[in-house]
Amino acid sequence: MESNIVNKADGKISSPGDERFDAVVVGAGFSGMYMLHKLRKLGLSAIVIEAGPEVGGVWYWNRYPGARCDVESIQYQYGFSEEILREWTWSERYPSQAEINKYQNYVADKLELRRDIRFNTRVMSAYYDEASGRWVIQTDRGEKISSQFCIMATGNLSVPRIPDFPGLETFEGATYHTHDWPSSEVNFAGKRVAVIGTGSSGAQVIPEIGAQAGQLTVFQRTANYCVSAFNGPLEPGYVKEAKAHFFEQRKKAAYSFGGLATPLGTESALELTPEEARNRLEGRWDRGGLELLNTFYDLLLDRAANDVGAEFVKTKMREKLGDPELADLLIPKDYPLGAKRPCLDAGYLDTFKRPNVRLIDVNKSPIERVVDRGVIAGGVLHEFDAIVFATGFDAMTGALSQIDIRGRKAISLRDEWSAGPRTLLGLMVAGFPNFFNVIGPGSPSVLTNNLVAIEQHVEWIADCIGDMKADGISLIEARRDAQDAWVDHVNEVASRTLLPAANSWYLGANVPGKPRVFMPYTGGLDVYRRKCEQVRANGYEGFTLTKGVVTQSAVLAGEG
Ligand code: NA7
Repeated sequence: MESNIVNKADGKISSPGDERFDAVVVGAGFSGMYMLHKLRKLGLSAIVIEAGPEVGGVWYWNRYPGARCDVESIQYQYGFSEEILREWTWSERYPSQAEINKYQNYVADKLELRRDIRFNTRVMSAYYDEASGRWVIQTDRGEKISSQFCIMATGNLSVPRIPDFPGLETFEGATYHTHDWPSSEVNFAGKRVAVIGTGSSGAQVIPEIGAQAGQLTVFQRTANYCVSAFNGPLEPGYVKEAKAHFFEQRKKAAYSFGGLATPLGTESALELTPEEARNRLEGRWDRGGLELLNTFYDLLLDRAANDVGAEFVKTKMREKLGDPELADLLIPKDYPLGAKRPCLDAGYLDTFKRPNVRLIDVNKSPIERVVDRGVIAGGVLHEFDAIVFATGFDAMTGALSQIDIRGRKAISLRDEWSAGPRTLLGLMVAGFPNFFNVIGPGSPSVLTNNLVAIEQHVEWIADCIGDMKADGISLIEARRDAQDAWVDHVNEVASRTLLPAANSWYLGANVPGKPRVFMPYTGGLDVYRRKCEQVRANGYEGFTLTKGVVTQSAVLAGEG
């Protein structure tokens, strides 16, 4: 929907907002919830606009059977409140979607967030009005809200993608996307079910459906590295210890490469004997989880070092699968370990040993079209009662590109980012004053424990707004030269890693026509955090600050 207010090229808005706030936050997931809390602490009037009916963001929508976080619950929680830490106790090592969403609801109750969240409301446009120096935000309910700050907390994995298979609309059975799962139970008993996609969501939903369906057919485009999970209930003694040491561990995580308390290894895979390297990997494997990727500091820097880790995981997968034909299909062949996010194997590989489950490699048998009774792949009709799309997201930029966002001179963010996202520190975009983005492209975001990255961003934004208030500054804006330098740096650092070597959603490769740019910052959360601290300490170096009441003529005259 296009907005009915006009942001003209002279930057004047034809119809100012009906309601006024200091800040509008878009999205009530982990980012938006904490942002609201921090804005209130600053004494600002703030409102959160949320499309869903409840808090949670991705953890509200991603409620398919088996949905679970691949970061340990002890680390995947807020770290800003002793009270919340004390009162909440996780039940499993890796938290399920249901438990995470319960936690989010508990936090929303505790901090009384809901009274400032407008649910079931979607932001359609956000226009910057140069005359007033304010944003005008319009929703699908016809609200027009004026605010000094506009903060996007819209998440990186919030716009699900269903590939454009010809004939999809003719399918007579049920269709589901893992990200948009019905809240009532879906019964697959006795049904013929297709799952398309074998990323993290596919790897979690496949065991659940395989155990229930009459027949499950999995369509795989890229095989996934699978590492051990060792999920299980948390012992009370362990929880007590973890809580007692939480803040010291969190500090380590905050200044670590990936936002995790276990640091990145300091050894090169290539300096060790094969036996030593294997022992190190075995140690991490036995603990379970994605920290296996942290075994050697050069695992994502050097292909030969990566091969050591990749061969280790492949051997583990081969042993588990037994059957060489299955192993040939399910073991990745052509991309480095970690260049796509590996899945934690909790019954995924074993599912393919079930007699009611079969695997189709779409590289050999491409999906040609969907018909009323099923899917035609490699010239063969496969009949289904239901198709589950575990086909991922228009990641990182999808949510922002759905909103008509216009900055100075009515420039559209979609146009600014047509060749890939451009930001200063992932936090702001030149030409879009007082417009912040939480854990978006250009920041470490999805390459880290997101909760730690979210807290770092929310706290930086809150500190920035607090500093502005204290110094009588009304506008902050990224300088274009500083933004260009940051984008060059992000690209340069990414090119020194193996991360761009796979067709991943980090690169936009899963969306036909999307520019191929490695979107997250690969330099590490520790380096990035220090850079953000330094920028603040140096009076927001790289940003332009404008003092006093903003008027169009003052801005155009470069005052401030
Ligand atoms: P992902 O990781 O993007 O996985 C999507 C899967 O769907 C992946 O296997 C894709 O293959 C597959 N896919 C996408 N389009 C097609 C088509 N057209 N045909 C066949 N297969 C297709 O999304 P998830 O929801 O699993 O996980 C997202 C993140 O959530 C994950 O990284 C964790 O951080 C948590 P491809 O690999 O593109 O060849």
